[in-house]
Amino acid sequence: VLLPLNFSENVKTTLVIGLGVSGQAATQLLARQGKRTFCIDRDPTKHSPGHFDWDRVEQVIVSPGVPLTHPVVQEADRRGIEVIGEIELGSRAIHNHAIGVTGTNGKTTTVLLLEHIFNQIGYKAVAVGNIGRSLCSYALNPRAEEWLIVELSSFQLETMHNRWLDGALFLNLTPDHLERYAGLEEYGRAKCRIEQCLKKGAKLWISQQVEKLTKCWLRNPVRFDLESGVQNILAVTALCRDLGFEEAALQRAIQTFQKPAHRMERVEEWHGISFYNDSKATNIDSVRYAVEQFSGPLILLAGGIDKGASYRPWIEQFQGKVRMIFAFGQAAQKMKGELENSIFVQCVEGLREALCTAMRNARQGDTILLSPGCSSFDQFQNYEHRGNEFKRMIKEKIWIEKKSS
Ligand code: UMA
Repeated sequence: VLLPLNFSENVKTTLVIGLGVSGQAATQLLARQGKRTFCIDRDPTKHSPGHFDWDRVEQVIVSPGVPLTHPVVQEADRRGIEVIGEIELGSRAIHNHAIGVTGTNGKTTTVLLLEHIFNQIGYKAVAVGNIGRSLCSYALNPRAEEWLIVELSSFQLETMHNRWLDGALFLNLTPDHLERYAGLEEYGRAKCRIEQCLKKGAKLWISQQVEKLTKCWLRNPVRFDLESGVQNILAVTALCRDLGFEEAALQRAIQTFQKPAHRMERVEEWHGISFYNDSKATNIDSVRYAVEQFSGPLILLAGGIDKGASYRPWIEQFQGKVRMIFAFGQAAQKMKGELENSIFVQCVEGLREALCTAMRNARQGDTILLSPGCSSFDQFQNYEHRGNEFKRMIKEKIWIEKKSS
């Protein structure tokens, strides 16, 4: 059959903004669905060649790292064109059971713990979302019997509407991403959108801390920490009990869970000095949590890309524990400016210099802790890269010291 000459010109286009992990997966899924896409990226090597015609745009898929103030998103809004995120797109293409997990800290560990429990108990489960495996890439080859445990960032929740979650956890809420949000309220409200993504009758489990801060923004949440204990275990236990998991099997599964790397990971001990990698700590409150786990004395290595919140809460939280801070990367000067009246802070170029200076200053009984409190993208690909480099540098430094002694 011969198609009319102008056929292809009438084909609608989906704009994909940001061609990273999410954008690439979204583009693949759209191609599978027979859709034509045009990719917009500030990196010219990822941007599609040529131009697009607004009159043919039927939908915009925005990557989580792209703020909704992006001019293309604003123009789409003005024209009444639907703007959704990669998770929303993926969720419309699958029929799996799914559990959503959000919060400022502890999301990844909780998602992995849930994945482990489900698999141990006999359900098949897969961790997806902000954890690194995009939902659209899963949606290319879904298996109906698998439960999805979906880590959801506030960025992803901003563009989600579909009611597809069979349950959700909202662990905690402390200042983060203030480079994107006007304040804690705007950030918190983005996270609260998780409630609108629940299927009818499904529950949102929240902590007391979240309850206090989000009272009028949530409709019908349920508290998970009515007893005391470790927060993510309480959250996961409440959800699993509600799903009808047998208590003994649940407790057995929790006990066999292995904590993932880069979270309070013990790396080495050398001449009475301990080294810990907590590269996953990318905001100020996760550093507080890390410091709380030690009785001191600590030498803290912190820095990277500043995310807008003040470091001043550390002054009280670090008292009597943190002897000195070696601050690196873009955030170093701000950290020093805010803390130096109370804590010794020295700015250094990068992580290597921070480690070397810390080792020169360390005494027996000290712990050298990398808990950066910032994003890693100024000097590393991501937090895993930063943590792996840190571990490699420690081994290398100790090897050199051993050789020369
Ligand atoms: N880009 C633009 N304009 C912008 C911003 C970005 O063109 O204004 C382009 C970049 O040039 C790049 C692409 O967009 O080509 C990157 O897109 P992205 O920043 O949305 O990142 P992805 O690679 O798609 O990864 C995203 C999440 N990243 C962010 O939310 C920043 C990943 O979470 C997630 O694993 C992945 O989708 C799969 O779901 C990372 C993260 O840092 C781990 N998340 C934040 C956090 O945990 O604190 C929210």
